[in-house]
Amino acid sequence: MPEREVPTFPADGGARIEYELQLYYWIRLIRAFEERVSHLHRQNKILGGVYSGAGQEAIVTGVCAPLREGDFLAPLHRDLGVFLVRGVEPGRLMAQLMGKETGLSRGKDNFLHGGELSRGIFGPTSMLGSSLPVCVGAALKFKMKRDPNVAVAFFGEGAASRGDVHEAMNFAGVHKLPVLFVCENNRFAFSTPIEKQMAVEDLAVRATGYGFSGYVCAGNDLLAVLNLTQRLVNRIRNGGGPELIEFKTYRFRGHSEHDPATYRDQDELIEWESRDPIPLYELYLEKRGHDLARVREQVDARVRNTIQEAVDYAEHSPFPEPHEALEDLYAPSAQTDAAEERRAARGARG
Ligand SMILES: Cc1ncc(C[n+]2csc(CCOP(=O)(O)OP(=O)(O)O)c2C)c(N)n1
Repeated sequence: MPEREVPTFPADGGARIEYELQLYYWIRLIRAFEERVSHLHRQNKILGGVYSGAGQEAIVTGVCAPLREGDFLAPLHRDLGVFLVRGVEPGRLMAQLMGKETGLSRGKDNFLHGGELSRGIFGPTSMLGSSLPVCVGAALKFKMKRDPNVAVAFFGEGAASRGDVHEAMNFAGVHKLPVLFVCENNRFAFSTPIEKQMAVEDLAVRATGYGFSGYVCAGNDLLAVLNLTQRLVNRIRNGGGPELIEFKTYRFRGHSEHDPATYRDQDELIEWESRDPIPLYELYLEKRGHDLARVREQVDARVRNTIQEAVDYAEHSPFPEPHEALEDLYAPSAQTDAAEERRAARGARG
């Protein structure tokens, strides 16, 4: 029985206004959170590299907003916003970035490999693209168990040149799996420009070769991202099989904090900065009748407080104790639990 089509925005006036403002909060929170992380990185308080997604916030916001509990996401290094939109506590996320005991991996890793399975977020590995087959595996499980869930795999156009990405899409196409492939094409893979990465104009055309559809979308336009994602996620949930969206975008900062990105053309950067997703969405809010000055003031204060609380929480959290390095290495299994119970029972009998 196909599910009802879910509209992009709630129909009721009050609920719609709330949703529009929630989207604004997320997009602003992601930008400000990452800016604060850059500052903290310069103060040597962040563990490992920092890969800013500034300029690309509309993609993570607009892709995650229509998803539900139970959906599965595989973000990559530039997708910190996925954690915030999926409701991971900002303090725990900040603690992860600082390698603290209260972080997602309890201080065992930096942001790059942190996941949060309770929110359906699979932690990336360093090998670009290797999380796509895992994400497709999650989609296979949804299909086998008839769960009405969707798996979402994020990747850059650079990662798309890896074999894993081809294998994941091919398998998903053959088995018509409930997966949305999200390519964030920001025109550079570190210093490699798009012309040296692919011989086609649009990566989206590759979907045809896997037996599903590929779409090109303006990645800095939150409404465009949201509308297309909502439409495709509905279709995927209703058993329509995989879809691919290629979002055209640009990263405003270097590949990471240590990269001044001097290989980029300044005119190109300025052009893309003038398509900043935040003012673009503010314009929409204004056209919808929101009092932008008031909304901005309120959201500024909320974002500032959330981030300060997150930093305070993380800074006051301890680093893990050395013996904790050997904990949580394997998932607890029923077999281990049973073995432990037997050992305990033997011990009790003497
Ligand atoms: C298989 C592999 N090759 C190279 C790297 C080094 N590396 C890390 S991020 C990156 C750029 C990736 O570009 P893209 O996939 O387009 O994502 P973006 O960084 O632009 O968001 C590279 C080359 C890696 N981690 N894994």
